[in-house]
Amino acid sequence: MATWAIGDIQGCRIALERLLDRIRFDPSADHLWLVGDLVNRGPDSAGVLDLVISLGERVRTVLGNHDLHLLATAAGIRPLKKRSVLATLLAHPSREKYLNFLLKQPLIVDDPEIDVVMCHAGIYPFWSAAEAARYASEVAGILRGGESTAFLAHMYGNTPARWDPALDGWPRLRFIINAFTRMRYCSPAGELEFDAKGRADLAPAGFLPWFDIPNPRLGRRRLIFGHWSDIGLICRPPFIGLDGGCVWGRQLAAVHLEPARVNIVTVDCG
Ligand SMILES: [Mn+2]
Repeated sequence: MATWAIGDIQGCRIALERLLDRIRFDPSADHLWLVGDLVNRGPDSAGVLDLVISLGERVRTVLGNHDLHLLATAAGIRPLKKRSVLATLLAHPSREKYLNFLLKQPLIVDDPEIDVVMCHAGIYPFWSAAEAARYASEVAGILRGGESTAFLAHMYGNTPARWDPALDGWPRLRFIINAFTRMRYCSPAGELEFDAKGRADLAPAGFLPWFDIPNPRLGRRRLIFGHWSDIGLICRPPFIGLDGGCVWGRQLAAVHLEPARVNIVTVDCG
Protein backbone atom coordinates (compact mmCIF):
# COMPACT_ATOMS: atom_id res chain seq x y z
CA MET A 1 0.00 0.00 0.00
CA ALA A 2 1.35 3.41 -0.97
CA THR A 3 0.20 6.98 -0.46
CA TRP A 4 0.97 9.58 -3.11
CA ALA A 5 0.27 13.30 -3.30
CA ILE A 6 -0.32 14.98 -6.67
CA GLY A 7 -0.11 18.66 -7.63
CA ASP A 8 -2.62 20.99 -9.27
CA ILE A 9 -4.45 19.07 -12.03
CA GLN A 10 -6.69 21.86 -13.40
CA GLY A 11 -8.71 19.77 -15.79
CA CYS A 12 -5.75 17.88 -17.27
CA ARG A 13 -7.19 14.37 -17.15
CA ILE A 14 -4.80 12.85 -19.66
CA ALA A 15 -1.76 14.02 -17.71
CA LEU A 16 -3.35 12.67 -14.53
CA GLU A 17 -3.89 9.26 -16.12
CA ARG A 18 -0.32 9.19 -17.41
CA LEU A 19 1.03 10.10 -13.98
CA LEU A 20 -1.09 7.42 -12.27
CA ASP A 21 0.31 4.89 -14.75
CA ARG A 22 3.83 6.11 -14.15
CA ILE A 23 3.57 5.67 -10.36
CA ARG A 24 1.71 2.36 -10.87
CA PHE A 25 -1.15 3.62 -8.77
CA ASP A 26 -3.32 0.71 -7.62
CA PRO A 27 -6.86 1.97 -6.90
CA SER A 28 -7.62 -1.14 -4.87
CA ALA A 29 -4.73 -0.63 -2.45
CA ASP A 30 -3.10 2.81 -2.73
CA HIS A 31 -4.16 6.24 -1.52
CA LEU A 32 -4.04 9.54 -3.33
CA TRP A 33 -3.84 13.04 -1.89
CA LEU A 34 -4.67 15.97 -4.17
CA VAL A 35 -3.66 19.56 -3.41
CA GLY A 36 -6.80 21.08 -4.97
CA ASP A 37 -7.53 23.09 -8.12
CA LEU A 38 -8.91 19.99 -9.76
CA VAL A 39 -10.85 22.09 -12.24
CA ASN A 40 -10.73 25.09 -14.58
CA ARG A 41 -8.42 26.20 -17.40
CA GLY A 42 -7.53 22.69 -18.61
CA PRO A 43 -9.48 20.73 -21.23
CA ASP A 44 -11.36 18.13 -19.17
CA SER A 45 -12.45 19.23 -15.71
CA ALA A 46 -15.42 16.83 -15.82
CA GLY A 47 -13.12 13.93 -16.65
CA VAL A 48 -10.84 14.80 -13.72
CA LEU A 49 -13.79 14.96 -11.33
CA ASP A 50 -15.19 11.66 -12.68
CA LEU A 51 -11.87 9.94 -12.08
CA VAL A 52 -11.38 11.47 -8.63
CA ILE A 53 -14.93 10.67 -7.52
CA SER A 54 -14.58 7.10 -8.82
CA LEU A 55 -11.67 6.54 -6.43
CA GLY A 56 -14.04 7.00 -3.47
CA GLU A 57 -12.30 6.84 -0.12
CA ARG A 58 -8.92 6.19 -1.73
CA VAL A 59 -8.63 9.90 -2.46
CA ARG A 60 -8.34 12.88 -0.18
CA THR A 61 -8.47 16.33 -1.63
CA VAL A 62 -8.58 19.92 -0.44
CA LEU A 63 -10.30 22.89 -2.06
CA GLY A 64 -8.29 25.26 -4.21
CA ASN A 65 -9.24 28.74 -5.36
CA HIS A 66 -10.37 27.43 -8.76
CA ASP A 67 -12.63 24.82 -7.15
CA LEU A 68 -14.19 27.57 -5.01
CA HIS A 69 -14.52 29.79 -8.07
CA LEU A 70 -16.48 27.01 -9.76
CA LEU A 71 -18.82 26.81 -6.76
CA ALA A 72 -19.32 30.58 -6.76
CA THR A 73 -19.98 30.58 -10.49
CA ALA A 74 -22.48 27.73 -10.15
CA ALA A 75 -24.26 29.72 -7.43
CA GLY A 76 -24.58 32.67 -9.83
CA ILE A 77 -22.23 34.87 -7.82
CA ARG A 78 -19.60 35.13 -10.51
CA PRO A 79 -20.51 35.67 -14.16
CA LEU A 80 -20.10 32.71 -16.46
CA LYS A 81 -18.27 33.40 -19.69
CA LYS A 82 -20.06 31.44 -22.38
CA ARG A 83 -17.07 29.72 -23.89
CA SER A 84 -15.23 29.08 -20.65
CA VAL A 85 -14.43 25.54 -19.58
CA LEU A 86 -16.57 26.19 -16.53
CA ALA A 87 -19.59 26.68 -18.81
CA THR A 88 -19.02 23.18 -20.21
CA LEU A 89 -18.71 21.78 -16.73
CA LEU A 90 -21.84 23.51 -15.45
CA ALA A 91 -23.86 22.27 -18.43
CA HIS A 92 -22.72 18.70 -17.77
CA PRO A 93 -25.37 16.10 -16.78
CA SER A 94 -23.27 15.30 -13.67
CA ARG A 95 -23.13 18.95 -12.58
CA GLU A 96 -24.87 18.39 -9.25
CA LYS A 97 -22.68 15.41 -8.42
CA TYR A 98 -19.56 17.49 -9.09
CA LEU A 99 -20.76 20.47 -7.04
CA ASN A 100 -21.88 18.30 -4.12
CA PHE A 101 -18.53 16.54 -4.12
CA LEU A 102 -16.60 19.83 -4.01
CA LEU A 103 -18.81 21.37 -1.33
CA LYS A 104 -17.88 18.51 0.98
CA GLN A 105 -14.13 18.89 0.62
CA PRO A 106 -12.05 20.44 3.41
CA LEU A 107 -9.39 23.16 3.27
CA ILE A 108 -6.88 21.00 5.10
CA VAL A 109 -6.09 17.33 5.47
CA ASP A 110 -3.97 16.39 8.44
CA ASP A 111 -2.77 12.87 9.07
CA PRO A 112 -0.60 12.47 12.17
CA GLU A 113 -0.10 8.78 11.41
CA ILE A 114 2.00 9.50 8.35
CA ASP A 115 3.06 12.93 9.60
CA VAL A 116 1.68 14.91 6.67
CA VAL A 117 -0.56 17.93 6.41
CA MET A 118 -1.89 19.24 3.09
CA CYS A 119 -3.65 22.39 1.93
CA HIS A 120 -3.89 24.23 -1.37
CA ALA A 121 -1.75 27.36 -0.91
CA GLY A 122 -0.13 26.73 2.46
CA ILE A 123 -0.49 27.34 6.18
CA TYR A 124 -0.39 30.95 7.36
CA PRO A 125 3.00 31.20 9.10
CA PHE A 126 1.52 32.47 12.36
CA TRP A 127 -0.79 29.50 12.88
CA SER A 128 0.03 26.19 14.51
CA ALA A 129 -1.13 23.06 12.70
CA ALA A 130 -3.91 22.69 15.28
CA GLU A 131 -5.09 26.29 14.83
CA ALA A 132 -5.01 25.87 11.06
CA ALA A 133 -7.20 22.77 11.32
CA ARG A 134 -9.66 24.58 13.57
CA TYR A 135 -9.94 27.63 11.30
CA ALA A 136 -10.28 25.43 8.23
CA SER A 137 -13.17 23.61 9.84
CA GLU A 138 -15.01 26.91 10.34
CA VAL A 139 -15.09 27.36 6.56
CA ALA A 140 -15.88 23.68 5.87
CA GLY A 141 -18.84 23.91 8.24
CA ILE A 142 -20.26 26.93 6.39
CA LEU A 143 -19.80 25.33 2.96
CA ARG A 144 -21.72 22.24 4.06
CA GLY A 145 -24.51 24.22 5.66
CA GLY A 146 -27.35 26.46 4.57
CA GLU A 147 -25.14 29.56 4.37
CA SER A 148 -22.85 28.29 1.64
CA THR A 149 -24.19 30.65 -1.04
CA ALA A 150 -23.97 33.66 1.29
CA PHE A 151 -20.42 32.67 2.14
CA LEU A 152 -19.42 32.33 -1.52
CA ALA A 153 -20.85 35.80 -2.16
CA HIS A 154 -18.64 37.26 0.61
CA MET A 155 -15.57 35.21 -0.20
CA TYR A 156 -13.95 37.49 -2.81
CA GLY A 157 -11.59 40.28 -1.78
CA ASN A 158 -8.10 40.79 -0.39
CA THR A 159 -9.00 42.12 3.04
CA PRO A 160 -8.42 41.72 5.89
CA ALA A 161 -4.75 41.28 4.99
CA ARG A 162 -3.65 40.26 8.44
CA TRP A 163 -4.96 37.70 10.90
CA ASP A 164 -6.40 38.72 14.19
CA PRO A 165 -8.06 36.04 16.30
CA ALA A 166 -10.73 38.60 17.18
CA LEU A 167 -11.91 38.81 13.55
CA ASP A 168 -15.42 37.55 13.10
CA GLY A 169 -18.17 37.20 10.52
CA TRP A 170 -17.40 37.24 6.80
CA PRO A 171 -14.02 39.05 7.19
CA ARG A 172 -12.79 36.25 9.44
CA LEU A 173 -13.89 33.55 7.00
CA ARG A 174 -12.50 35.55 4.05
CA PHE A 175 -9.07 35.73 5.67
CA ILE A 176 -9.12 32.02 6.42
CA ILE A 177 -10.07 31.06 2.88
CA ASN A 178 -7.55 33.48 1.35
CA ALA A 179 -4.76 32.08 3.52
CA PHE A 180 -5.53 28.49 2.65
CA THR A 181 -6.26 28.91 -1.05
CA ARG A 182 -4.56 32.07 -2.39
CA MET A 183 -1.56 32.88 -0.17
CA ARG A 184 1.86 33.38 -1.76
CA TYR A 185 3.66 36.29 -0.12
CA CYS A 186 3.52 37.33 3.52
CA SER A 187 5.30 40.05 5.49
CA PRO A 188 7.21 39.25 8.69
CA ALA A 189 4.41 41.12 10.49
CA GLY A 190 1.80 38.75 9.05
CA GLU A 191 0.31 40.76 6.19
CA LEU A 192 -0.66 38.78 3.10
CA GLU A 193 -0.11 40.20 -0.37
CA PHE A 194 -2.29 38.94 -3.21
CA ASP A 195 -1.31 41.01 -6.24
CA ALA A 196 2.10 39.50 -6.97
CA LYS A 197 2.30 35.97 -8.28
CA GLY A 198 5.75 35.66 -9.84
CA ARG A 199 8.82 33.77 -8.80
CA ALA A 200 9.85 33.60 -5.17
CA ASP A 201 12.89 35.80 -5.81
CA LEU A 202 10.66 38.56 -7.19
CA ALA A 203 8.80 39.16 -3.95
CA PRO A 204 7.32 42.64 -3.55
CA ALA A 205 9.28 44.87 -1.13
CA GLY A 206 8.73 43.86 2.46
CA PHE A 207 7.30 40.43 1.63
CA LEU A 208 8.60 36.87 1.53
CA PRO A 209 7.21 33.60 0.25
CA TRP A 210 5.04 32.43 3.14
CA PHE A 211 7.22 29.35 3.69
CA ASP A 212 10.29 31.53 4.27
CA ILE A 213 8.72 33.02 7.39
CA PRO A 214 9.77 30.76 10.26
CA ASN A 215 6.85 29.03 11.90
CA PRO A 216 8.07 27.26 15.02
CA ARG A 217 4.48 26.28 15.82
CA LEU A 218 3.99 24.20 12.74
CA GLY A 219 5.58 21.11 14.25
CA ARG A 220 7.57 18.62 12.27
CA ARG A 221 4.91 17.46 9.86
CA ARG A 222 5.59 17.51 6.15
CA LEU A 223 3.45 20.20 4.54
CA ILE A 224 2.17 19.47 1.05
CA PHE A 225 0.80 22.35 -1.02
CA GLY A 226 0.32 23.55 -4.60
CA HIS A 227 -1.05 26.78 -6.12
CA TRP A 228 2.22 28.48 -7.03
CA SER A 229 3.16 27.28 -10.48
CA ASP A 230 5.65 30.11 -11.02
CA ILE A 231 7.94 28.72 -8.36
CA GLY A 232 7.34 25.15 -9.51
CA LEU A 233 8.28 22.08 -7.54
CA ILE A 234 9.74 22.70 -4.11
CA CYS A 235 11.27 20.13 -1.85
CA ARG A 236 12.56 21.95 1.15
CA PRO A 237 11.56 19.87 4.17
CA PRO A 238 9.13 20.20 5.75
CA PHE A 239 7.66 22.00 2.70
CA ILE A 240 6.80 20.14 -0.48
CA GLY A 241 5.31 22.30 -3.23
CA LEU A 242 3.75 20.28 -6.04
CA ASP A 243 2.37 22.75 -8.59
CA GLY A 244 4.52 21.92 -11.60
CA GLY A 245 2.44 24.12 -13.92
CA CYS A 246 0.76 21.22 -15.72
CA VAL A 247 -1.99 23.41 -17.14
CA TRP A 248 0.68 25.75 -18.56
CA GLY A 249 2.30 22.89 -20.48
CA ARG A 250 4.92 22.06 -17.89
CA GLN A 251 4.67 19.14 -15.44
CA LEU A 252 2.25 17.24 -13.25
CA ALA A 253 4.05 15.95 -10.18
CA ALA A 254 3.53 13.22 -7.61
CA VAL A 255 5.42 12.65 -4.38
CA HIS A 256 5.50 9.40 -2.48
CA LEU A 257 4.28 10.12 1.05
CA GLU A 258 4.10 6.68 2.56
CA PRO A 259 6.34 4.89 3.06
CA ALA A 260 8.26 8.17 3.38
CA ARG A 261 10.69 8.77 0.54
CA VAL A 262 11.30 12.07 -1.08
CA ASN A 263 11.03 11.05 -4.66
CA ILE A 264 9.10 13.32 -6.95
CA VAL A 265 7.80 11.71 -10.12
CA THR A 266 6.64 13.92 -12.98
CA VAL A 267 5.06 13.66 -16.39
CA ASP A 268 5.49 16.35 -19.03
CA CYS A 269 2.32 18.16 -20.04
CA GLY A 270 3.37 19.92 -23.23
MN1 LIG B 1 -4.64 27.73 -6.99
